[in-house]
Amino acid sequence: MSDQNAVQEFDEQLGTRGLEGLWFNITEADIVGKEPRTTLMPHIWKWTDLYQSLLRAGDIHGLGGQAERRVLCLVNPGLRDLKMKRQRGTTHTMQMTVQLLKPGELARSHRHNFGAFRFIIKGRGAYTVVEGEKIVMEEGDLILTPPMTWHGHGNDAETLVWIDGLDNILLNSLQVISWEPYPGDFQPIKESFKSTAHWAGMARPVWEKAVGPLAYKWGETYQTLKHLEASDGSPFDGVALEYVNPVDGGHTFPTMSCGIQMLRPGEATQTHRHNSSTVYHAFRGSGVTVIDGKRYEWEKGDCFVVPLWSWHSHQNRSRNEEAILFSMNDRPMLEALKLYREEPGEGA
Ligand code: 1HN
Repeated sequence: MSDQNAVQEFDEQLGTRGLEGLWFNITEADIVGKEPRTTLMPHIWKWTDLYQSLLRAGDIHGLGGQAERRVLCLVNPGLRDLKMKRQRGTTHTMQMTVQLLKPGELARSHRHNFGAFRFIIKGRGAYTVVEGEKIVMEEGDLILTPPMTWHGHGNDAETLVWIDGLDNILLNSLQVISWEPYPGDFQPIKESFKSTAHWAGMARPVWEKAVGPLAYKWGETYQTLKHLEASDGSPFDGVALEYVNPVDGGHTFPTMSCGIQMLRPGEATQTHRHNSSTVYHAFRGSGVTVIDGKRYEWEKGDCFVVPLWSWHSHQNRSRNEEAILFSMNDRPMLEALKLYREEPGEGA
């Protein structure tokens, strides 16, 4: 028997014993390298495609018992070929989706151990019910559904479109994900429900263990951005804010964070990279984000993903109008594990 055959026979035997050899150079064996490796790809989803597809879904798919939600998942092209739908996230940890709710519709209640948020991008007058509290949804608002809180959505006004963000892809890969329907379809709104203002803002009642919803109203967010307009801002992100969780002063969620940033007219940021990934939504204005040397031009409504460890910088293309990007990232998860890393680019 030649050596080659002996090696092959040995490998097969190891396989039957649930073993595999590691006597090669481990980098050649495609296990590790000096730099982080990712299968994620940069990608942009254009608003016209998103909106047209959502309207079509609205024509074709009703709610009322037929569908849990009318949601389109933004699937990263680098994850598209994964076998299970629950792995095909926008990144390997997070899912961004767009959701449409028509007047008169109810999206039934459920709860899960993954965290979720809604960022309202079009329309007004719908509401979400979290733990019996009715939270009004208006453009630019960010509403958090903390893990294990019951939530359903209702609409008695205009067709509404919002963005959902979830850390379900991470919880799935940790194999701890759980989900359950509300017994009885739609959780009733409490008779004593509090005004949306109760759940917004930093000053909180000391006698409440606040694990209900959290709402960040657009008016306040925008006012803070404008207040900081003349400041230096971040060299990499312009006037960038994180939505701080007022309950503990920490990140928006333990695993993921939401941000809003203003690129002032003509502003161009410096290049950097980090091992967290970010999914953006262009809320106002237009610009270009350069990711690993390739230009991604965005306009209002577009969504795009910057994969971990890719060099990136942003630019507002307008000389007179501000551009505003909403985003989600998985930096809190990496920080919690003491794995977060970032590097400035050349010249930064
Ligand atoms: C979900 O529960 C909602 O509650 C939206 O509106 C999007 C995407 C994946 C898994 C669960 C919602 C979701 C989701």
